[in-house]
Amino acid sequence: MKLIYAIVNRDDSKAVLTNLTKSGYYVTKLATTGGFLGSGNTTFMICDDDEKVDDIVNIISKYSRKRRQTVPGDQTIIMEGVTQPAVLPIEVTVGGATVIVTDVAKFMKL
Ligand code: 2BA
Repeated sequence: MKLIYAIVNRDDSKAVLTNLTKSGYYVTKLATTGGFLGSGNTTFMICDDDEKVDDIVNIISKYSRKRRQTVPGDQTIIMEGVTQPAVLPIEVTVGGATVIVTDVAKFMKL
């Protein structure tokens, strides 16, 4: 049995969730925040049999898009011979999805 964590963009979370549940998977949705951008994303927890992992990952991948996002970046510049910090925007690619698969020692519903 495996536990899958999937971190997806908040804008894709509805499509990912709808299609996982439509395919019969049990899902827990967590409201999370990316440490780098400090903006909201969504983390799904899905616990299921080993042989289901590929299907689950395919569904997540199908409904998670890659995005370019501009964020402020700290950069040092030299103006008139003086070194000083300046904030210049940088672009990063976010997603489609960050997926972590772990082994589960025990799964219980009490
Ligand atoms: P954030 O931490 O907000 O990161 C958003 C995007 O910023 C990342 O996209 C990546 O392109 C860039 N980025 C993140 N940390 C960086 C760094 N130290 N230096 C330069 N660029 C950096 P993704 O890689 O697609 O990640 C999307 C979200 O997935 C992340 O949001 C974070 O919430 C999660 N994540 C990604 N990798 C992770 C990891 N190894 N462990 C835990 N969470 C992770």
